[in-house]
Amino acid sequence: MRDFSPLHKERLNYKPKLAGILSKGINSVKVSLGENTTAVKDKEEIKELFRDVYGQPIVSFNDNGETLNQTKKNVGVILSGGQAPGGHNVIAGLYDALKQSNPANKLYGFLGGPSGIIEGKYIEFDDKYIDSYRNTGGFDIIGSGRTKLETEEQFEQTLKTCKSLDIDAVVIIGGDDSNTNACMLAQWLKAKNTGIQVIGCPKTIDGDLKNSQIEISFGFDTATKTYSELVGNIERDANSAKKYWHFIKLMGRSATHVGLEVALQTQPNITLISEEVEAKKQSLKSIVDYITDVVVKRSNAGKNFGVALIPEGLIEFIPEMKTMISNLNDILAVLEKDSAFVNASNEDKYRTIEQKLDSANASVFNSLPDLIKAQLLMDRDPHGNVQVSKIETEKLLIEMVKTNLKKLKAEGKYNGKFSEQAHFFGYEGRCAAPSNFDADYCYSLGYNAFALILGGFTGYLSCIKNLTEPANKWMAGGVPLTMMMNMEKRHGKMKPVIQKALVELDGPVFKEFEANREKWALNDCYVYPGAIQYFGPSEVCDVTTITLQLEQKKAALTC
Ligand code: FBP
Repeated sequence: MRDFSPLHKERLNYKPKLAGILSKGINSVKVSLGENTTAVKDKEEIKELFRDVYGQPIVSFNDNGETLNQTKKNVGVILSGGQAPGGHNVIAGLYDALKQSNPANKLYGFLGGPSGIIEGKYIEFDDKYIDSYRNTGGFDIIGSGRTKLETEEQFEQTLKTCKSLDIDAVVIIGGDDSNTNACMLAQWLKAKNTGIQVIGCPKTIDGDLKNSQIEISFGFDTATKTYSELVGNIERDANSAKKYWHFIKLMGRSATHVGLEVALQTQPNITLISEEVEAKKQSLKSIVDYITDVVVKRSNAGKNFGVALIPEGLIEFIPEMKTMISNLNDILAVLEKDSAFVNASNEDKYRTIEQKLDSANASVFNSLPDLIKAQLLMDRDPHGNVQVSKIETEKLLIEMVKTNLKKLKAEGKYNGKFSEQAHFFGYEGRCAAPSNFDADYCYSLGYNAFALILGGFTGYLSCIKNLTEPANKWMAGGVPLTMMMNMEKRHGKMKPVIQKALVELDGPVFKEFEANREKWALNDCYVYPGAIQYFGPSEVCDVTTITLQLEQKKAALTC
């Protein structure tokens, strides 16, 4: 018997709110189809690669249209990629819809991510098991993994597992890379006329799986609220002790949605936005000069303390670094197959790399401290991404700011004290107990995924919209996965992938930040959001991110 905290016990009893039409029960859901769709970019290549699932129409569920056929359906579910708060509720929503439709339906959970379906490792869910995970954080209900489903052999194994369990549909809960897997699997299964459907669910704390149809990925709400609580606490500590500069790296991979949301919630002195760095072609030196300038100005005002937020993926957006990393990725794609290189010492590896890099890139690589060089050489993840969570950009910036300050001191231009603390917030937020918003949204996403299965759809992403309204006004439906795809270079080759949504510099969220950052830099405008509230008035407990509110306000004005 597991031990549960008092909050955990209370959360198990929370009844998540279902989106509009879904709240009437799975038997009341009716379906209508919109226009056919095209890929967001590289249409011809995507059409060719996904011939059987390309261009399908957008699906809406409402109370008029065609009735869903309540046929018997067994389903398998996979949690894929990094953890995000609410994953357990997606499974609970899927399970409840499936059992309401027909108690004989079965839901299987594949263990440890996509490898679970390949290796046939699974559990069958029942009421007792599901009930002990409702509204809880984490992915421990079945575990997760980052295996990339892409080879013929993996697809054959997947089909074998599905056939052995009489599975009609697979639900993949994941981010952009995992839903790319979902689309590849949907295409393969359809081309083989297996009749097995694949539905994705938009997960990631990074917030970069969003587009004209998907308003937010689940987990972003809870994770950013958790980081905001922590950053607010640090701001209060900084403002109390008045002796430290805190450099806080925030998870979020390439995009700075997490950093921007946390900045709007907590109003720190400095927030770097990777997308702006790239657009303005800011060099590493100019970024360090900007930070140094704020440190000096604050020090001149008697404030030798402050808080700076650093996006996890910053290093990949600094133009000279980006060019160097792209060159490095191509070189590593070859070298990682060379056992002499793999077994060489770090010093020998750096020498080999420097010889192989173009000369400008070699000097950028050479200018980095060994710690960062070693972190840049670490294995890419199975999808070919640099593991930015392992690159200590916050420490790199601290060292470079210190060097600047030393120089300024020697020149008599700075007379302050700089004492630093480095932090990295990422894993602290990924498994937090889902906020009411994420608990409701995730439950709806899972429930809705089963409606898509009953509708006979495949190659779709479960979609719930209108999310700044109360849940009874949320709209349910599905978006074809091919609509979000384009071609990108991974492991040195062009591959189809779901396009990541980066921060839009002309969008309302960045504009709000831009209008305030100067004021926040020099004054102490810190906001302390405190812990996530699960019980109490709806305007405190159910409200979602500032990002989504600003985006929807802008969308409403544009309409
Ligand atoms: P997903 O894209 O799979 O949702 O993962 C997001 C993330 O949390 C990133 O923010 C972070 O860079 C990465 O996972 C860390 O990966 P790992 O869990 O393998 O350390």
